[in-house]
Amino acid sequence: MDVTNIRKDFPILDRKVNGKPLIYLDNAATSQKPKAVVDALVEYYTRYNANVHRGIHTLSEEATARYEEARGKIARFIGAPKSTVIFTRNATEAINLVSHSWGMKHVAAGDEILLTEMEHHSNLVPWQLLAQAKGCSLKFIPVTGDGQLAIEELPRLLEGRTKLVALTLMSNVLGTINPVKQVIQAAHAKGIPVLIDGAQGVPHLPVNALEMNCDFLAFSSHKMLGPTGVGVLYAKEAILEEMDPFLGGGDMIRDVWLDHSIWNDLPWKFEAGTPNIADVIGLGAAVDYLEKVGMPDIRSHEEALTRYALRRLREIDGLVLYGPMDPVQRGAAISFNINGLHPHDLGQLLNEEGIAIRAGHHCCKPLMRKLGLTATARASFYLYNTEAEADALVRALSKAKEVFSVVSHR
Ligand code: 7TS
Repeated sequence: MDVTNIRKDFPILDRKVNGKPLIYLDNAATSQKPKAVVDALVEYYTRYNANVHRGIHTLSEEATARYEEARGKIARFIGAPKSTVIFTRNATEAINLVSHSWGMKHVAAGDEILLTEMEHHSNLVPWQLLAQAKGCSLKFIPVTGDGQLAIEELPRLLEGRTKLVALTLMSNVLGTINPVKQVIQAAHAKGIPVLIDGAQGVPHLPVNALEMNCDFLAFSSHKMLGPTGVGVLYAKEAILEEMDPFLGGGDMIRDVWLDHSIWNDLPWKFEAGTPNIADVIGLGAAVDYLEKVGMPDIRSHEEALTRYALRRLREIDGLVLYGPMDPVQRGAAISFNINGLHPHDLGQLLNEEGIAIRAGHHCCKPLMRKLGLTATARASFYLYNTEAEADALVRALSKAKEVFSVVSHR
């Protein structure tokens, strides 16, 4: 993988922040976009902007063809049939679609939904809403001290009235890659469907939904080089067929009377109203880009970079790392704290050096409580990041430590 050339495709990486070259290490929040994605958006708005699925004029036909072509690209990217790829606003909406359309139909009072303690709020709060509406309860696979799932608890947790298992493929805080295939096999042995939150996994790992055999898979365009405003829900066709629509309106119907309607075919049954045409086409361009570089190569690059960054970060006295220490078991989102320093202060000092990281609870408040923390600093890497940038991070952290020890001694 030629990172020097890859970097040339991302115009934003040329900019300076506070007079220093930008070092963007906030990829778990959102990734940067290659020129090809921006060009796809400009081309849509300047060449063939029109609504889809309705006009008979040339522009509308072109827009429809490109929108549906993008669906095909995304379906191929995750190894799924085209009819099972539904566009939403983001991963959050994709999970809410399932908790609403599937959950309201299949979950009853006294049933249980099995989650994990490391879920992002997006894969927790929708289930809390379902629990309130239906009187079901939530249970959780615990997280161990080294940031892994306590998988030995799974057989016990799958007992009882478990109706669904929902878990993240990769933790946005700990970086942990969860053994989802093992979870899916164990759940399926009991006839329980599994939802995978792929918001962090799909951008960084080769993922094949059919091979993984998950029942639902949710992810977001903006974390995988695509535009904001688009999410994807994949689900098995038979499950989607018997689910009711999430939102009602144009495009999701085949026929409408005053008192009832007949739903459209898949996947349009779940896409009410004018979709986010430009950004879906942009996501198609992002997937082209990821495939051109190659997901296995992206994973190898990030694994090597994680190994290097973890080793360098460990050299800093007083720096505490969270999550698995073996890069094979984790992705490139690295959470840490420096004893005596607030992560927000760290984030600000790093920003002065042109380095963008995130500090906070990362929308995982229950996990923070479990770890006995209120916040962490998090550096998250992607295909365009380099060992030199990890070195710059380590230098800036050492400098931040000095600045603060000077301040605290005054
Ligand atoms: N699931 C996981 C595991 C995530 O990391 C995120 C976003 C989401 C779901 C929600 O994605 P959205 O596109 O619907 O918002 N995670 C982060 C983060 O770690 N920092 O900012 C957003």
